[in-house]
Amino acid sequence: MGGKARTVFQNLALAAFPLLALNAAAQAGDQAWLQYRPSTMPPNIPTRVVRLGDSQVEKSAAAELVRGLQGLYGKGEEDAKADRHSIVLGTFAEFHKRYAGWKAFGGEPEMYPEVIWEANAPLDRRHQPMKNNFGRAEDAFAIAHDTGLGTQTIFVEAPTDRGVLYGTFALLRMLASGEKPPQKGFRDHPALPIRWVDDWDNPDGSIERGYAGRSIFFEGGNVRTDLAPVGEYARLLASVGINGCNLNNVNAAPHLLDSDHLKQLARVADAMRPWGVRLAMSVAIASPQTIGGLSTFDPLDPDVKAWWAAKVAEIYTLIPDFAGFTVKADSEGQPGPASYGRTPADAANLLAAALEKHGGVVLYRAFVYNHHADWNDPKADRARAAYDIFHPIEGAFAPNVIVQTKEGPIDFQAREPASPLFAGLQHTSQAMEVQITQEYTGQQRHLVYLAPMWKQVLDFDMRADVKPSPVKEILAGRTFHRPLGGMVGVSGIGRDSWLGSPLALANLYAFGRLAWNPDISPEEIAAGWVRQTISTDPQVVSTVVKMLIQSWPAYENYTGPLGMQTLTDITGSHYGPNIESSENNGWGQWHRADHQGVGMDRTVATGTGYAGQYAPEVAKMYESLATTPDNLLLFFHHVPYTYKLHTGKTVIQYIYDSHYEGAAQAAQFVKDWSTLKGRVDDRLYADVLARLEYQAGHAIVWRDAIVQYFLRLSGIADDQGRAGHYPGRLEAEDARLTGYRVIDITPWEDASGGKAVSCDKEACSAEWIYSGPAGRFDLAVQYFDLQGGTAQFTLKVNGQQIATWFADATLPSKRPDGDNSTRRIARGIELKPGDTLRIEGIPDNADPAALDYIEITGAARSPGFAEY
Ligand code: GCV
Repeated sequence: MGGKARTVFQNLALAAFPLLALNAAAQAGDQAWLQYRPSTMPPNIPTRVVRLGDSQVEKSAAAELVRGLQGLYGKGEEDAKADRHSIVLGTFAEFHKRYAGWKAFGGEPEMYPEVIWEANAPLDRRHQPMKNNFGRAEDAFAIAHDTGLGTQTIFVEAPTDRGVLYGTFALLRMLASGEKPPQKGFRDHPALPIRWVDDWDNPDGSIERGYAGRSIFFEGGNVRTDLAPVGEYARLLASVGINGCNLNNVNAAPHLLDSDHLKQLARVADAMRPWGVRLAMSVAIASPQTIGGLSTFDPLDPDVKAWWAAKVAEIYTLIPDFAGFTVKADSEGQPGPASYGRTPADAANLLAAALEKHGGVVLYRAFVYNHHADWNDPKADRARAAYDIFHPIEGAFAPNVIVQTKEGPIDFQAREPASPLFAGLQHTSQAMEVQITQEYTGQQRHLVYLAPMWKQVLDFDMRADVKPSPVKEILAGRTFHRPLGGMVGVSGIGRDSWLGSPLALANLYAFGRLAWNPDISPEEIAAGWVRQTISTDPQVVSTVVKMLIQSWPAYENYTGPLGMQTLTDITGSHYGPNIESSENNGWGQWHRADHQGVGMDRTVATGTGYAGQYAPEVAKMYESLATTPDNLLLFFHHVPYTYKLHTGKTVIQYIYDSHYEGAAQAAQFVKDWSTLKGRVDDRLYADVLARLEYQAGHAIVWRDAIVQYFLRLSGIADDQGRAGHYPGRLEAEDARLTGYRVIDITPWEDASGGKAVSCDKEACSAEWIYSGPAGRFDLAVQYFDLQGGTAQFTLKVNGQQIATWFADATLPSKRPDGDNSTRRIARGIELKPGDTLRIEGIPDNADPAALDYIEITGAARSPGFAEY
């Protein structure tokens, strides 16, 4: 806070800011959805818990159930002796042992076809778990009301203790959502065997693309002493069925493989094991050379093979249930097999061979591309890379290799088509990688519920072999009969209330639920999350679900519609608007906007040929302008701004309209949330409100940047007359300035009119004379909240202080631009013609109290302001 005393806001209507982490207490699952708030007990719910087994996982299940029952209904206890009127948890084998003549589901024969349960058969004829222990059957469960023991006895039964845990959480989920478990019982199993989170944590405690503080795993080069949050994280993961956690950055620090660090990692595995979450780690393929002292890391070299075999054996002595490795190679500067002319399959199989006998798997990332592509080459296309590299070696991967492919062909943009590789690997198990951490989708400062985006890709029919083949079926191994497969979510969990923002946690929850069952609708997932996390009050549920569901379309609208991708700062923060940063460089996130038109031609006929990587029916759809959906038009085609969409609207008008619509949607979120005052926890209310107000302001920054950029580039006016016209806006560069000097903002579109003012004196001011009509108005102050200092701003009308605040938010970028352009609104201010409006700025260290404009909204939307 720059050591300054804080001045109390004089205008209480000003939004509370910055975005504070509310939870000073120890980090726990209760701060997410495992809250078990007091609730009315449905009839016939027993509160005694009987645990039939003694494994750590079953102990966790029983303890969680007791905790849940106590929280929900004020009573719950473990009672080993009880039978009737209790909830009995156990594996099939344990049920058999305890109850003579016991039959799973009361002997009901019907089973899921994929799940080979022979629970009612003699023990020696029962299904043996897969060697790698990743399977759907292993994680299945059933919840039965046992009539033999009395109607108030509930059995949670499963082939393994992990299944018991998942069944327990499913039961609790129902109870905490205010639902009664169906009297006839129910059973469930995961669709996808691999349900992992990837944490991109670095040994120094930082997190790549993390927006929630520092690592829960590491600090100062080592695993942290306090691993309590790791246990709580595993609890959260288990509650939605996640069974693996890859704890370190895929840009892997090789020294994590040294003996000392492996011992430390064993502590992390110990912390997660009680929750059935297996530890995995990212490894650098060059490790045999960088830390092993070998002269090579050639995957076909016998010494390299021996090195990995020994290293893996060492890992398994410390972590017997180690899940496996994740590999990023030949990508963004990471070394890989290409250095030796070897393929990804050579590298993956090298590790797979070492892991196989221990039951481990390799998740080899298909995110392999050249980030020095030639922008001047119309055929160059980063989107092609994964398919071009992996499809030709299809079938060459060992059975315990899973190729991990990002959902789209570029990199977690606001919208992308499903990666064509999903249909391009028919003999290899596949996992889809998605981002829970909102790198390109607002970095948790913007509300963006990602389940609808993921669901759309999961449901997308790849039409492989001219047959129905939705991505979710491919991942489940059903389409191509693969034993493994799944979903991996890049999590970004940190020490700041898990994901920093309370509503962002819906994404972690939704990821787990979709990985378990990709058929659940995003709405249903959202509703369950709200009921468990915020309230079961129907008004709260419907309001928050509506906001969540509208949030991705809103974000897409004001950042990158029509498949242009997120038009953000590609070479830097990946946060605020910076349209040209994607162009003219080797990173390949191009949209090729020029004076005439916009979009990447990825057709086979005239473009990069990317569309041809899809199966014929899909390729045909994307090849043609007529059949490409509007929301991906500019991903596949370069068209003039005057090109008409299927709706009849021109591309340029859609760009204008969608940005205004998106910003209006973001403003509506504030209003929607405001209706919940008094219906949700007060602190949560204030925290979320501040975040949504910030988002609404930043959506305007996005809107104006993109709209004014395309207005200038295309020279085509907005038929609604909004683009480039900002009545009520008083530019700082037009004010009477004392101390402030006018600066150019880079990129120009990030400031209104491309200019702002910056203070390099002790204090500066900007003054305008108001000449609009008299009345009450909202005054929005648009300023730049830079890192490296805490500038102070004061708003005065006729010398009277209206508000004063510190620019102390943590936003990217050290110079004034769209990353840190921030809006603060003073509401209901009385103005009359001739009033003096004044902003005083006091810089602090590297923050020069830069100012873009003030905007007067309300009745004064007509022009007529006198400016100095
Ligand atoms: C871990 C994007 C991100 C990088 C990330 C990379 C990847 O490029 O910006 O931070 O690196 O994807 O997925 O490997």
